[in-house]
Amino acid sequence: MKVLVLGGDGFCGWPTALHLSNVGHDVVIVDNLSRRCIDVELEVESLTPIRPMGERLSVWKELTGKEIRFINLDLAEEYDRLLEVLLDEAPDAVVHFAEQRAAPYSMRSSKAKRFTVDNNVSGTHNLLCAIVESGLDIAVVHLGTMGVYGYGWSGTAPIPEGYLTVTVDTPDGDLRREILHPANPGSVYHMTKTLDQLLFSFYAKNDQLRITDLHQGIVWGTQTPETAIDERLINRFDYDGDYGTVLNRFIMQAAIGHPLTVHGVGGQTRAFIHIRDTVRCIEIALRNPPERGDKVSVFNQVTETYRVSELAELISKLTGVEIAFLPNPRIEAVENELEVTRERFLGLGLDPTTLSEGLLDETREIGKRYADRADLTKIIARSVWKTGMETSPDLMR
Ligand code: NAD
Ligand code: USQ
Repeated sequence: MKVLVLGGDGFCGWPTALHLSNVGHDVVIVDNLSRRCIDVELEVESLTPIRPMGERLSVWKELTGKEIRFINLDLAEEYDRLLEVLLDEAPDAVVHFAEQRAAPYSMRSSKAKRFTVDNNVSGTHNLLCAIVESGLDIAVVHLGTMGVYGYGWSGTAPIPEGYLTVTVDTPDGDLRREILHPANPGSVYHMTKTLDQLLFSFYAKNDQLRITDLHQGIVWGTQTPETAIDERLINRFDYDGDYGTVLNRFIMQAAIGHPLTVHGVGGQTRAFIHIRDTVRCIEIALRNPPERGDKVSVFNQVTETYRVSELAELISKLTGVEIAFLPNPRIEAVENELEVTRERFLGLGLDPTTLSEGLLDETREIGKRYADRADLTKIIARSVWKTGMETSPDLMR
């Protein structure tokens, strides 16, 4: 297949582009490098020394003989160029990772809230609109989030894959309807993903676009077999208070001897997936698109659920690093249950990678190797959900 990977310079997009190229697809990366600009704005860098796109791609070609092309394009701002790219390349599918993905960044200021909405919603809408205008039959695989459902909205009832069957009480009797699971976002970022869902639903209905929406949990780990071939292909590793996600942050903190930064009592239960499984799931989704006229195909892209305190205890026990219970900068439930249905990927052959000491060690080794690149003043999360909320001082200098 010819596949455009939108957002192919990012944490999930780069290893996916390499994996798809490795298994024989013709891959073109589209990215405006805005994530690298946000690093400059936040005055922090990936813990791992990621290389410029040109170098990444020439190393990949040198080592494997496979070519990946790169187009620098802003999905949200350059509609006409996007349409041209679709017409010139005529891809079989696009994988859409190209959004501002950090919940804390999306809450840090009015400017960041507005950027997140404009970037994510316009980017997704431009893509759908351009596919319709191109007249081409291009399948879309989008990275959504478990956060569209909220966490534990239905208590211990498992969260279904996208749709819920409800009974509507009408004067003529009960009506059974399948509806999108109610949206219950917890940040401006997560809200943009719920808006994406409506855009997908409309374009699938009106224009018979073939769309798959993958509600992914928190991705952890950093390397995949392809990014590990050579240090110049290394994937990014975010550890800072805005972009670092909880499990990778804890592993990195343990590697440098920093107390584990649990928000509140750590009662939040979340869904997780290793980056190796992310790239496998995308490939499975590309091979199993919906038919024209089908509703949006939704998968829950998660392999396990853990409570934050449980992860902190596990890592503390393995490494001897202490746990710090900090004021929570977010507005979220103090604790929640989370049961997630994840049958679709399992049914299509995903053999899930589960959290193990070996994998934790592999990621901890990355943390140790690049420990001198860590800026200790960037670890504490300081983007608050409402002005005036308390945050912790730095725990290490
Ligand atoms: P990332 O920020 O590392 O990568 C996103 C990439 O998209 C960046 O390279 C960025 O430059 C690019 N981009 C953003 N806006 C763009 C635009 N307007 N035009 C062109 N390129 C643009 O994020 P990630 O962690 O790789 O996440 C990728 C996707 O997966 C996101 O949509 C995110 O919501 C979703 N997701 C991520 C996680 C996770 O834990 N990282 C979990 C669930 C879902
Ligand atoms: N948390 C801590 N300590 C930390 C960091 C986080 O206790 O040092 C807590 C947070 O308060 C939250 C939970 O851990 O309760 C998860 O936070 P996170 O930053 O790991 O994940 P989140 O903000 O939900 O976002 C990440 C990705 C996002 C993706 C989402 C999937 O950045 O792109 O959509 O995971 S999900 O969480 O399943 O919705």
